[in-house]
Amino acid sequence: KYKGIIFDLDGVIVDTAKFHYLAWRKLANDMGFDITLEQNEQLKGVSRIHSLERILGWGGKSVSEDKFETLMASKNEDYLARISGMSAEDLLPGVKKVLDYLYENKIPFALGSASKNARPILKGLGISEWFTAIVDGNDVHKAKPDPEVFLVAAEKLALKPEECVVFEDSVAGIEAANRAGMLSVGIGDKEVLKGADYIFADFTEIDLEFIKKLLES
Ligand code: B16
Ligand code: MG
Repeated sequence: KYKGIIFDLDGVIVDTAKFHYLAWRKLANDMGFDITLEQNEQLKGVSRIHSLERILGWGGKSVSEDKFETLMASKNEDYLARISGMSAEDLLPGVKKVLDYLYENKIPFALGSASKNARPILKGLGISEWFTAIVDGNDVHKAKPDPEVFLVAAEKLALKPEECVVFEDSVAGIEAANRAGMLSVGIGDKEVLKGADYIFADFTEIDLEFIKKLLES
């Protein structure tokens, strides 16, 4: 029986994924190369460090440790500037309805995000207090597709992994949820997220009956 839900943040609750892409793309362009939308799919759910390693690899660049740190810091500064001023209006369509339902029915839910910016983003959206637990890139050592972030979230919800459902928009995150032994629900493209147990284009496609059935089954 499923008893709790773990939400990814970027690309599931809020559309920050496009701002990550724009900020990484600017960094690449400044270094003389470009990254495609297809390559960006491989960055979703992936930690900041691993994202930069991959991007530099695609561009055939190698940099000193200091330069690597500087690049990460400036990407983050650029990203934060792009998402500043986020409010409840930036919740992705259909998400609020599901969170409201869970909260009213006292079904515990957690955040399981790779982002180190997750807490301020949730605060901006005005929904921090709704979460029973928040686990983000500051709390775990192994990045998705490692299941650590979701296993820690389950532990904080006091649930077994097999009692949890994960909503994810990234290939790495679906793999992490599957490896954690949880039910995986993909939010996004069917072709890209084919490893998920269920796939929806976005939350407007998910009706509350689907959620209720999961929690009853
Ligand atoms: P930050 P999620 C992930 O968040 C993003 O999908 C990924 O693109 C980003 O690189 C990663 O967080 C780290 O984010 O630079 O803010 O620490 O999808 O797991 O919520
Ligand atoms: Mg995501």
